[in-house]
Amino acid sequence: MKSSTANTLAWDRVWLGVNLATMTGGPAYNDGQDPTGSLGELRDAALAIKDGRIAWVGSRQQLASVQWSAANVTLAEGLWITPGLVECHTHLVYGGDRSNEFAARLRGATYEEISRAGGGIVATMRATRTASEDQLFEQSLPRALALAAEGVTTLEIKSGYGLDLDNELKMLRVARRIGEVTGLTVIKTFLGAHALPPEFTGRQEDYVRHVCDDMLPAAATAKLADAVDVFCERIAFTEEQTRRIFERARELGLPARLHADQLSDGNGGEIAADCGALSADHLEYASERSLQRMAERGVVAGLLPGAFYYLRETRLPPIERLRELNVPMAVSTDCNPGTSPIASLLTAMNMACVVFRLTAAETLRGVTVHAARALGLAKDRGALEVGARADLAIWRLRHPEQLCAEVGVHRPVEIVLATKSSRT
Ligand code: DI6
Ligand code: FE
Repeated sequence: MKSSTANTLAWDRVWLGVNLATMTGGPAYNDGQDPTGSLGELRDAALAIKDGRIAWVGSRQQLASVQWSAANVTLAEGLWITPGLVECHTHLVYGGDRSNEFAARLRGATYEEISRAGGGIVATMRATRTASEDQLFEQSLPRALALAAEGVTTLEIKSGYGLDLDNELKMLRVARRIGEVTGLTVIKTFLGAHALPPEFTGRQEDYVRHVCDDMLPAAATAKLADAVDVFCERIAFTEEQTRRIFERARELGLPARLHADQLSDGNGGEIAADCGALSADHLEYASERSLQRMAERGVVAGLLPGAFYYLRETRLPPIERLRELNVPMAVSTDCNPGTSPIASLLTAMNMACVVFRLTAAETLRGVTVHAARALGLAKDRGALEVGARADLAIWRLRHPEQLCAEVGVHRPVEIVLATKSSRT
């Protein structure tokens, strides 16, 4: 440590000799030619943080010409720092479980058949409504903690199992509380238009009106929604209804994101683009026109290999076209009780590679810089750069691609949250 002078940079903490996956620079998307370079790797580097922000990033050699001091210095040779992982699509607040449906699907029932028979989302709605707010919190927290233990520092959580005003707000308050208790940044997405609640059977238009006129404004007024999502699908809500809900969201100043083209081509990518949505997620059945419109408008493609896997889907999302069109691809668990009961982003990353054939670099960018963009947060997270939030995951690895290649092996040796630091 150099002596303290007026020109000395005073940091809270610095890591020396560490390897960084900065996720900055390099070819952004189709990086098959150089699957390692696009992580923005910096070896034998240094990274400093101050007041919850990254204050300095560079090679150790460059640091030699800097006057600095730090309250805490870590010699970190052989360790890797990645941005704290960003999980951009979950439904992890819910009551009960649907293992019975898992069993029914193993016997041959389809997701749509189960939904139409009153199972699926509506089954979880019942369990979620029945749970008190405390019970819902206690049931949901372990899933958030499981993600956090893997290095997730920013987490999106959707409502959508309350399907009435009180219970949707209850879910969003639980999501907020999860953020408060864990120190994770929790982005709360209102998904009132997830399924039609039974009390509105035969009155879908009335429910959409209720969503637009009552639920959405209430969530916005209570500051319980950071964004609005819709399940646009033949078993859920139509294109026209989706557009109406997004128009209301726009009036309330809330960004849109969409469950698009998961089970059929519902023009989802195009709707997302027209409505200026941050992301369109799933996309297995997206049309060429949808992909082109997403590319034009910079909509992130949210890839959810867990749902593909559990549903034994056979139609892959159009990964090669997304690459060609330079559409940024995010990767997420879709953690939910039905189609993707997976509270492990590292597992979803492996699936993105094995099942969707993403490269490890694409996948790692998909859970950092592109996932941050899918949440509208690219400005200050998802990459290791000066000014970004000091949300970091520190790993003992030969190379970060191991995080995609090896399942069940890796946990961060330390997770740094801008708000607090915890050694694991
Ligand atoms: N698509 C999904 O994969 C989940 N929601 C959605 O709109 C499924 C949610 C569930 O089955 O509980
Ligand atoms: Fe989902």
